[in-house]
This record gives sequence, structure tokens and C-alpha cells, in this order.
Amino acid sequence: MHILNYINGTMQAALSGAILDNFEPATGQVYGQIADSDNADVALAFEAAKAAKESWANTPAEEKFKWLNALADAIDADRENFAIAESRDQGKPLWLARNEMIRAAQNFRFFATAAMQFASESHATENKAINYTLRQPIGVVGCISPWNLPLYLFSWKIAPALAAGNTVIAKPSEFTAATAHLLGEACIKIGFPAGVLNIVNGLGPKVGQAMVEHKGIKAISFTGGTATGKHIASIAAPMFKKLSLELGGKNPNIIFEDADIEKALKTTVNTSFLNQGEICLCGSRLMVHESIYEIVKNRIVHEANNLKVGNPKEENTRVGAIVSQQHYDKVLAYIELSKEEGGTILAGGTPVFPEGFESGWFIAPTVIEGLSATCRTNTEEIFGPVITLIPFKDEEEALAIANATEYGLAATLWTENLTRAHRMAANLEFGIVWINCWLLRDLRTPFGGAKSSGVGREGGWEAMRFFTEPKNVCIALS
Ligand code: TXE
Repeated sequence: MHILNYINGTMQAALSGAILDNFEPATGQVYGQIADSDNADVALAFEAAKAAKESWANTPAEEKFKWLNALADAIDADRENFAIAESRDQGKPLWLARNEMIRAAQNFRFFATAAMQFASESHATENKAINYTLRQPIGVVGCISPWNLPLYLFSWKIAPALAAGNTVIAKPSEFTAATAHLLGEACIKIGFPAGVLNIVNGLGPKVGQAMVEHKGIKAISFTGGTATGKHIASIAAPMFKKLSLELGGKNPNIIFEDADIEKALKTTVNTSFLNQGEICLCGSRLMVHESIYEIVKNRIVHEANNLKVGNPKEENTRVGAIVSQQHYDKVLAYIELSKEEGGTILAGGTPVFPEGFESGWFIAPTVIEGLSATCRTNTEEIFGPVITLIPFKDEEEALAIANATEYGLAATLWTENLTRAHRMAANLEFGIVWINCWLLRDLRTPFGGAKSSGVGREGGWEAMRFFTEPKNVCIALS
């Protein structure tokens, strides 16, 4: 597959002609090329987005609704090809990629209806004045997305940006640009208005950075690592750009002694290892009340040892390949670090070389115990199929350990005690708290993290508000 830029309604190579190799994680081999764009390509995309700005902003909501639904239809109609491309490009199991393609289409449908329903406030000031808020499109906005849930997160940003009336320059991760490319092709097929959505490909520090630095791009919505988010903020903040940052996590998955343990364990397998642990919401710290610690430990170790790691195309594969050589090396380095920090590996801890995929980047689901709650392994994001077990003695200690990292994205807790659940939820320093569930999503809810997990929220009206500029209009009544 040769991945091109989609600019002004056409597929184009990078202006410099430069390309990058694209790797298949399951084989570790190059299987295609991707345009290696730079600031000249961003400038070109900007001219297209700027030219389309007025007309898209003034397109009636019914029309925007129709176009966003048409994008959803295009993904649905070609779901299997999208899923195959996603799985090959990212390393994730094909069955999981299929689910994610359903969600990518849903993102467009959800924000298509938002375009129709979005409204703004009015404030009556006694009998003196009436204020109303205009929420106008920002203009040209930038969306930068990561490699873990490629089309799912790409569409999660683009859809509200378009629904709110902006034109968009979007950059998928250089590791996983295949489905964004297919989306660009789908735009051409359905005659999506030229310049409204533009997709540029290439390296983050080169083309991503050019987007962040571009004076005309007035808002940046970014999902990725905390270090990259910090860097982006340092450039965008002095330019007073609107910024939405969805960054890393080190999420606690807390099981109390009064939990429905079977239910908790069933979900915990996913919380720990779904998508090779490459989900910012994964519960990488499994915290268990000391009275049930041994039971939970034995069960999760058993489950981890029985998850099939290998060929992403096989239906019974539970853990696919790690996205890139560099990320594979990073995850393995963290496993080594955990040993140096005094941890005991109870399951996994090693690379896996599945038959027929010996040169791919696979890591066994790994369970570690015996680490202090404040060591690096327990406070830094690993973002792989690696969890640590941490016992706690009571609610107070559980809360202290859970909150003892710089991250604050998502916490999961398992308890049948209603008052405890609410008490914990109120005191956990996280943007999302799941009680007796995990990754149960309602697209209307605010989504994002506290502390170093980000700034701002996505989802529902939060996203529509982010992608619009509020203007208060005050009319005197006398
Ligand atoms: O992501 P980057 P990386 C975490 C995870 C992972 C770590 C680093 O812990 O190990 O981040 O991953 C673009 N200006 N998450 O380095 O670099 C890049 O091209 C503008 C958590 O691979 O943050 C890509 O499109 N853009 C996470 C996007 O940023 C830049 C998901 C994300 O890549 C840029 C992924 C720059 N200077 C990793 N540099 C989550 N929150 O879900 C890079 N990019």
C-alpha cells in the first residue's frame, strides 16, 4: 500500500517526493510506503482548508449531517477492508479491528446528529439586557492522532471538528496511516467537498510540528504521549491556540473484597491486555484487597498464561503484535526495569515468537508483583501487555495508592458497596471513573484526563464547544 496525502480532494505524494517505510508489526517487515510530508505540504493543505472554510461554515446543518453520515456509510460499506488494513498496519487482532471500524463509523454518525442539535445559551439580565452566545466555527483546525486505535481516534476528532463547521487538517500517526488513507479514498468516492478535510502524512516532529507551528491553524486537538503533549503545548500556548490534549495514563483497576469477583476478573482480562495493553484507558495497576489478593493473583496469572498471542488474523488470537520495533523495545525495557526494582514476574515477561511470525513484535501478557507503589514501573506509562499487582488493606490506602501518580485518566473500581463506590468516585483524581465496568462508553459524556493525562475534554457537547469560538452578544432592553 502506498499511502498518500489527501489534499484539496485529491491524493498526492509529498511535495518533496520523500517517503517512509511502513512496517507490518506481525512480521516486522516493510509492506508499503507512506508520504513523508513537511511544512510545504501543510502549507498546501492549509490553502485548501482556508479556501473551503466559508462555504463549509455556511453549509446548512442538514447538509453537514448528510456528509458525515455519508462518511459513516462509506466505512460501513467497506468495513472488512478497513478492518484488514487496520489489523495489518497496527498489529491488533482482526476481530478487534472490526469492532473498532464499527465505532469509527459511529463517531461520524454521532457528530452528524450533533451538527443538527447543537445549540447555544442565552442569559437574561433581569429586565436590563439579553445576552446570547454565538458559537462560531474556529476556521482551520488541526487534528493529530496516535497509533493505538488509529481510525477510531482519528474519526473521534475529525467528526466533531467538521460538525462544528471547521475545515480540517488531520495527521494520523506515521505508524498507522492505512485506514486514514482509505478514508481519504472514500471521500473521493463519495465526492466529499474538496478542501474540507485534508490528510497529511509523515513524521510527528516534522509534519505534526509544522501543523502546530502554523499561524493559520487556530486549534489543535491531540491524542498521544504526555511528553509530546507537553512539547506541543509549549509551542501552541504562546500562540494562544485552543488546545485539547488527551495524553497518557497509569490507571488503577481496584478490586475490593466485597466485589463480584467473577465479574471483575472477566473484565480485568480485557482491562489489562486488550489491544496488547495499548489503550490509554487500560488498567495497568491491578490493585486488590489483601483478603482476596491470592485468589485474584492466581486467577489473573492463569488467564494471562492462557491468552493466545500470535497471528492477528486468527479468531482465537487475544493478543496481537506490538505496533513498532521502538515501542516493543520500550515495553521490554520496562519489564527489565521492573526486575531491577525488585519485582517478581508471575506470568509472561518475555517476547513471543509465534510460528510463522518469528520476526514479529510479540510480547507475552505479563503480570508482575512485589513492587513499591511509587517505583517507576508503578508510576510511568508502559502502554503494553503488562500489569502490576498491588495489594491494599483498606479504602484509605487504596485511594492513596491510586492517586499516587502524575497521571489521572481513568480509574476502575469493583465493589458491591454503594456508598463506598460513590465515596471513592468523588475522591479519585481521574477524569473517568468506571464502577463495576470498564470501557463502557456513552459518546455524550466528557472524555479526558486530569493531571498529566491532559487538558480539556472530548465527547458530546464538550467536543462541539472545543471546536467553536463562543461570542457573547449583549442587547440592552432599554
Ligand atoms: O506517541 P506520540 P509515541 C503514549 C505511550 C507511548 C508514548 C509515546 O506511553 O509509549 O505515548 O508514543 C505525533 N508535533 N501514548 O511517541 O509521539 C505523532 O506523529 C506534533 C499514549 O509513539 O505522542 C502521532 O501522530 N505532532 C496515547 C501523535 O503525535 C507530533 C497513544 C502521537 O504520537 C510531534 C499513543 C510533534 N513534535 C501513545 N511528535 C494515548 N493517550 O492514547 C509526535 N507527533
